[in-house]
Amino acid sequence: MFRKGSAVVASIAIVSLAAAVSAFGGNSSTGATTVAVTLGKPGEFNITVSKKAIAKGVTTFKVTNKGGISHDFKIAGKKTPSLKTGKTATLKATLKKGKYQFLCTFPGHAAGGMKGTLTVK
Ligand SMILES: [Cu+2]
Repeated sequence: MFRKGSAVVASIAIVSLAAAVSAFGGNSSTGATTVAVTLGKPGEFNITVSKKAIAKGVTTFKVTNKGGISHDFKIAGKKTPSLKTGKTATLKATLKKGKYQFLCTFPGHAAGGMKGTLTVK
């Protein structure tokens, strides 16, 4: 004895790609900004950013660890994975106007100097 059930489940996945960036308002530039971030150079507990002030909007951080030990990079609640020497990671964040502190979250690293401020206008 067997039961035959015919349940057809149609699963439709709708992927919506928002390619168009809507107007942010105001007159300032809202284009995508890329900031190069270097960890561990010139000193092991240094973070160097290519730009200290940027326009608001979508920002891509290209993070490279040039130090001798592992580091990471955190800004605006977002964080890269732990990066070993020579490794690179990309972090994307949509930033509003304001000042953002960035840092390395390894214990003692920020206290040792791995921190700084990025200004978003
Ligand atoms: Cu670090």
